[in-house]
Amino acid sequence: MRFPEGFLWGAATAAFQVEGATTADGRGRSIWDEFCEVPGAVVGGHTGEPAADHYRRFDEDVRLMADLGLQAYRFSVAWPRVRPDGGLVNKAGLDFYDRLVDRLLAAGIEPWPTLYHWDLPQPLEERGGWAARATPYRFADFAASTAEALGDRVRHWTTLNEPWCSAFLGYAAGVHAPGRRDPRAAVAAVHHLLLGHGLAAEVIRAASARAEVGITLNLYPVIPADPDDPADVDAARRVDGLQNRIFLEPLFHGRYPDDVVEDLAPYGFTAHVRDGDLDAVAAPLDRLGVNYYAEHHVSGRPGPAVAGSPWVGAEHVTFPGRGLPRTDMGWEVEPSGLTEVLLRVHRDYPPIPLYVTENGAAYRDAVAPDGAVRDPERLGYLESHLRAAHAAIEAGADLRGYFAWSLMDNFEWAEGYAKRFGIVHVDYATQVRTPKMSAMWYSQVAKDNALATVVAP
Ligand code: IFM
Repeated sequence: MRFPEGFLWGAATAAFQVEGATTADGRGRSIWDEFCEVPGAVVGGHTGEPAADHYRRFDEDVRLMADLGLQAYRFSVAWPRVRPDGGLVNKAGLDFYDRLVDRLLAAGIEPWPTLYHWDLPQPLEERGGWAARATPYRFADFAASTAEALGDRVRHWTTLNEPWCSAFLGYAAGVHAPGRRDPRAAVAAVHHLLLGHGLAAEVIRAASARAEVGITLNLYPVIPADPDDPADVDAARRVDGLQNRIFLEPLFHGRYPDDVVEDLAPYGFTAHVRDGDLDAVAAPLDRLGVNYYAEHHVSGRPGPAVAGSPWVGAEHVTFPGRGLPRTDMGWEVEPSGLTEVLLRVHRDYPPIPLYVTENGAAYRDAVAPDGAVRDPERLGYLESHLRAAHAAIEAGADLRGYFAWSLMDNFEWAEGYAKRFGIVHVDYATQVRTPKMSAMWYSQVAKDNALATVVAP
């Protein structure tokens, strides 16, 4: 099963999840440093230390990527390193990314930075966070200084990673930083994140003529549990509106979907939208990043409203599941959903190059006495999803690359270090890296640009 000529093979991480060194070289505090200190917020009371100590071990990590034959590395730039309180630039923090980019290019690996992977400087949260209209402008300042510093060598920029999580998990459900349970703030955050994307795209392009700018969304097929039950069908419409269309429609068509606007009217959604905002949001993209993990099967049959639900205005919907095998995150494994989300974008929106910017699975890995980490479940997950990605290409989607999530085990947000997504195992006590069986397999796929035969463990 061959992939198109030039298909890009990479792996991804994010700053707070791997870097550690949370006080090094003038880094400021982020909302995640703060959230980790809230009792019970993160499993095991884990924090951003030591993570995978990538800040100090990036050299070794770049060598590892080169050994695996990866062609691109998607990482994120920590805003609190570059503008610690959201204002003045901290050159020492920016220098880390300068070194990282140089090492990557020297190793023949394309840098793919993401500007916002959830680590808002805490001082900006104290001034209202993403619920405040000033934050997108501060984000554009951060984007400008980063693009000015790296734009001579970096071509592939991503503004935001999964704004759904930032807005709804962070401001409505309160299970991600900043831990707020305020649906009105969540819908304000949706618009301000999108505005921040639009403003950042503009300044990146101004800083670097060679820049190619995209955004990454976590898209889900949303399927009513019973397609003949009007309550389930309406729940699916609402969840699809909040998860997918509230981002896709303004990005591609410069407007919010009418039904979503109606559903969110009680939360003051459109009060945040000013003249010209949606033109900035809808400025043409060079590509769309799609993160895919699972599908949503939803039911709207009357049930109790869930306190701390991310589904603003649809707090009573439930997710019954379909009895499929689950990963260690409890997410059902449904590879065909990846084909479906890629084809949906292909079918419903103007033509655009697509990249799977994250896909992968957490499983409980063990280091065997011989030192090897055999992870056949993750290997199977990756293989089935690559087949699904290939099916989307065959059906016409302009899919140009795939990034495994994640390059290495890391801080899995509210789950702390308890969940392992890496294709490379990290021993957090010694910081020893061990490529898992899935990494060897993925390396071969990248080299062949085709799916290789699965070798039994
Ligand atoms: O670890 C996260 C990542 O930061 C964003 N996408 C989903 C991954 C798995 O939960």
